[in-house]
Amino acid sequence: MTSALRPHSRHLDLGTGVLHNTRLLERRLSDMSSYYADQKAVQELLAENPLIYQVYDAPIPEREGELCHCTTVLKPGRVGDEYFMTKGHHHEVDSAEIYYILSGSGYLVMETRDGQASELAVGPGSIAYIPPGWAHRTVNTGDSDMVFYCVWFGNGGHDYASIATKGFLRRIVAAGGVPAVIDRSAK
Ligand code: M6P
Ligand code: ZN
Repeated sequence: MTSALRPHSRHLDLGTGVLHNTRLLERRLSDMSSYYADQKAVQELLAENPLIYQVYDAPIPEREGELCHCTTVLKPGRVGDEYFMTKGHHHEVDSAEIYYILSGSGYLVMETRDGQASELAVGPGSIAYIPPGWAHRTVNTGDSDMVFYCVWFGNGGHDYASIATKGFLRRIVAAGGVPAVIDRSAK
């Protein structure tokens, strides 16, 4: 099967994470207010409605054989004691993904539908492998932008529904000023 695309390249600005000639998607607190545990803190912060992350998504056809890719710029900050994070998702078709962390530090929070969980500390130079069947979310526990480049299968798709309703099994929060991994139900 020949792609409709011609061979091409695009420029990644290593300093800012901007991937040129892509679609920019922005997520503010109002786009994901139910994802954070501390709803009182959400209500207080909604007045300023901070930018949580930006995705520079290369316009690749979402079909088998292609490789979708993007950069994400995840801002530093917290909602209550919970660090800024991406929504997180499963892939519609169980398939792997590679994350390459360019700058900043934090966690890749992952879990399977049958209850296995993993919290991977990552920083500049980390290349993380997300196996098929593991939902994934990124959490910025540092005080600067966390920038990472991702590659996934064109037919993988994004399934947000289960995470949107139940959340992940574990959350990453600041405890005494340092990141801690706690159970979803913990206060
Ligand atoms: C990574 C990739 C993208 C994803 C983005 C934001 O860059 O996994 O596919 O869109 O993070 O995460 P989410 O889609 O969960 O909001
Ligand atoms: Zn993914």
